[in-house]
Amino acid sequence: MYEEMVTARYYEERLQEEYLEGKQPAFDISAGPIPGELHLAAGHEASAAGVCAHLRDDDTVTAPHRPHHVAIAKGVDLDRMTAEIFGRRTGLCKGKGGHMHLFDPDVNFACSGIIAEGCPPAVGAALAAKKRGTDSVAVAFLGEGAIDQGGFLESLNLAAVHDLPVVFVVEDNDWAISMPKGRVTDVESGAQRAEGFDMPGVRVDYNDAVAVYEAAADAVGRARAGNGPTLLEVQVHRHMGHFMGDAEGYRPKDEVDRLKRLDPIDRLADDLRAEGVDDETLDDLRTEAERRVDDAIEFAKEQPEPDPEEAYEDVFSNPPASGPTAATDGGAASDEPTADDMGGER
Ligand SMILES: Cc1ncc(C[n+]2csc(CCOP(=O)(O)OP(=O)(O)O)c2C)c(N)n1
Ligand SMILES: [Mg+2]
Repeated sequence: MYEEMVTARYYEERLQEEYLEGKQPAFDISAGPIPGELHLAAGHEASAAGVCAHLRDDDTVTAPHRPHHVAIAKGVDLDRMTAEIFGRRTGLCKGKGGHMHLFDPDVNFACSGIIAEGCPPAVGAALAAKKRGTDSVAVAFLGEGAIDQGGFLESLNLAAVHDLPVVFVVEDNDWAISMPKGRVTDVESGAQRAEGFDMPGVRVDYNDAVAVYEAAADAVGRARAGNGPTLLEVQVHRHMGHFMGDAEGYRPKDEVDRLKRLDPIDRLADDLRAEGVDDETLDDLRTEAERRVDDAIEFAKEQPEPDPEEAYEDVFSNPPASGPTAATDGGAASDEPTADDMGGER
């Protein structure tokens, strides 16, 4: 868990440097080696490491727009993930997804920039596991800003009524962009949402990786044993702005300094030292993590960009043909809407 957490932290420090290249002074969001938005998760690492420590490759994880720490903890290939973030052809989605739309079928990981979007697919994966008779589980990570979304609430209901092996993990950093939690919801903790669906709801306070690990052992174990879903809320801290370039005029100036004193990585290092792990071992883990990250960034920067002609490839699983009954890629006649039916829009 410590290794994953320091990997995620250093990974984002390096991304931050690369991201700013060429964007200043006017903050041109399309310039530089990483075009588009970038949401960093420094301060969130304990939640992903503590939960994913219980998962296997055949378990499914979905994450929201702030996904790197979750992807790393789930074991997503670091080289191909980085190439994706840099928009390169050898990236996980051939450079078309970017940092918010990473998809790795090898370890069943996906994320999306649409808030609460990961909940229904996680429920679907859990339903598939149940129907196939496997003991795979699914975990949907989301922010506390998503706990009033229909997609989340409907997913809780479906998971509960079908007793599905799914765990919902709410990362509560108290902010949804510039909106503090207390102004948009009346519940103290997102875990209280579980009561309305008759499933266990648990909150882990203190941004503590070991506490998350223990709570997740129960939740994942319950799902794997066929005993249904759990809603887990984890307190995390957002050390950064909502996205890179956020001036953060809305948050108290001293908040980040206060939160950094509660850093989950420092806390876990202290726990490990208390268990007898020496500083040299921790330093070695950190050095190895930094080497992996530096290699992945080096790899990504050397990769080719996609050709513009590839823009429409892999967009539809069954690309619209020229007539209503024309043969498609699959060779079968199709009644699917064509480009003409859709007003020529693709
Ligand atoms: C359905 C939907 N509505 C609005 C947005 C715009 N949006 C992007 S991030 C965000 C706030 C997310 O806050 P939270 O879920 O707490 O996650 P955090 O950024 O704090 O990790 C919003 C409203 C969106 N992406 N999708
Ligand atoms: Mg939030």
